[in-house]
Amino acid sequence: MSMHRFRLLFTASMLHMSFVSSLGFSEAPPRPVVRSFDRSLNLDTAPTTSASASVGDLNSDGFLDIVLARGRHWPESNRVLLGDGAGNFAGVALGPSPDRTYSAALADLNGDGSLDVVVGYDTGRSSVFFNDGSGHRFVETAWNDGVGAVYGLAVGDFNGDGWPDIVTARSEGLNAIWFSDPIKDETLNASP
Ligand SMILES: [Ca+2]
Ligand SMILES: [Ca+2]
Ligand SMILES: [Ca+2]
Repeated sequence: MSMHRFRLLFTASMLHMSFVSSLGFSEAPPRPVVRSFDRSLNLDTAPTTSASASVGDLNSDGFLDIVLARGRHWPESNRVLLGDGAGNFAGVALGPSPDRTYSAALADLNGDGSLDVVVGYDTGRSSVFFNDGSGHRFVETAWNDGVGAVYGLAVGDFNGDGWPDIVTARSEGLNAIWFSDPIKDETLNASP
């Protein structure tokens, strides 16, 4: 091949790559449109009245953990399942007593680097469980006005102050954003 023809081919190839790149295409094989989800791993030994599942790394060991919100209209203990990355989970109760939980989300609400758990109840004020980083020891505080049932919730910083806020989807109560503020009872921030 002559040097002139080589330069032409090289230039054409570079133009093709540049054109494909400019269109946002990649040379990688196409990903499948659908996949199946028929295999399963049971997390319980008996059915429970559960309402939602949330996923995150609560103890910062690099393995995903699960929070199962349970109860709905009847008191039941929420469960934290700490995973070992091999399909095994160690379960601990979230909170000191059963409650009527409908919804839950995981987010770092106090900026200490550990995911906390916010839950929404069927009745009464709901709770935030601040995680000490272990994934199984929490400090509980109440949030919202206790009106209606918090059937759904999500976390995001809606006023841009750097502190995550909570948005609710409620029944028999107005949907609302609940903004993060310093807590009035500073004894809860005392070192253990
Ligand atoms: Ca973990
Ligand atoms: Ca935290
Ligand atoms: Ca905020």
